[in-house]
Amino acid sequence: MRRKGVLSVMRLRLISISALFFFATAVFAKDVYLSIGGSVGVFRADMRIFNPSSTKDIEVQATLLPVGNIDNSSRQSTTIMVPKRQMLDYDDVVTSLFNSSGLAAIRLSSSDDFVATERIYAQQGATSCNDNPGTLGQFVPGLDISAAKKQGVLIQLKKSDKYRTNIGAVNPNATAANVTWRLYDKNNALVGSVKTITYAPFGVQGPTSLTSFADNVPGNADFSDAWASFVSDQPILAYASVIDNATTDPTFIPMSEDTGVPPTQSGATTFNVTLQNFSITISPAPSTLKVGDQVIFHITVLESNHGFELDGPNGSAVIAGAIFSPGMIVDKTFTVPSQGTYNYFCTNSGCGAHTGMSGSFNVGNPTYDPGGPHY
Ligand SMILES: [Cu+2]
Repeated sequence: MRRKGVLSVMRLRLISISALFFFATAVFAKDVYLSIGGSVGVFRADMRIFNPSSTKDIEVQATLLPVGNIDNSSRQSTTIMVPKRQMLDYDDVVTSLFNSSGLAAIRLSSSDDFVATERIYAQQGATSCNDNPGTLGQFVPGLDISAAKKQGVLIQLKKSDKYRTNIGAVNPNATAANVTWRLYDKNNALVGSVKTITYAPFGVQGPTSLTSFADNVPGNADFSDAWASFVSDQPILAYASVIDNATTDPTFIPMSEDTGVPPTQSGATTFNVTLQNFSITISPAPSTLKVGDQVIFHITVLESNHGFELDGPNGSAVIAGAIFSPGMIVDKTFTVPSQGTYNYFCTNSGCGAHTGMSGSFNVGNPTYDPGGPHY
């Protein structure tokens, strides 16, 4: 009994010691992202990095992640040594630290604690009377990977004759992230069709116009006040940049977590669409659809790289053609625009396994009353 007790105490001590060690590394391990920066034209980014330790110089691995939503998994990192209680200055960081150019996010990781921030700005044009006319820019926070979210919202967005808004995102994962964006107008109404963007591993989407985050956006949509939300299968980082067209004054808007239920479309009907070799099946059959119905095509891709496009009666795409890889699940939303015959087909080459991957359905007898409830 007594021996057993001593052993248990020893075992407990061992566990405590390893737990302490685990926490010591886990608490201070940091993986920080600066979502956008660059060195192109008049655009620059200055980075600062601070080591809070009073006893230890630290090493930080810095990796440049170029925009373009490309797979950045195999980028080489550069090691920065940050002395204790010092802030290192990297003006024009993309050039001074990475000897590079273009737009990019920056990943910083260390087994120790550190703080990193960035200021991005446009250099104002120098003239013969003024060779130091200054800069106009915004602050970019260094966000730890723990700040990445599967549901996020960007508010206080504006796009009109007075303002424009760009949205950007970073996938801080070694796997692809499938992100479904929803865009809302001044009346808090969902605009156009929900859009799913697949972000490559460590892929970075540079600043992209607000209206690119939905499909089928009507030209008269009112974004003088707007917001956007996303739901993702992997935690991501996103931000918006709102620019005053008259003065070019920019405002950086970090994302907030969206703790609500992902917006569902009241009355939307979901159809399971399966793309597999030699066939496309839609279940249940979309034979009862009416003009004005809201529809979600829940697309599952099997066996091969298959594409999908749905064309309306006038021949224009209701779901734009795109090619997906096996295992992908993508939701495409649309509002049935008119009566007539809808054609769907695989957009990959029409031979081999893609033979026979097409079909059609009819929409007739509309019950949609334009004076009735708004969809
Ligand atoms: Cu196919």
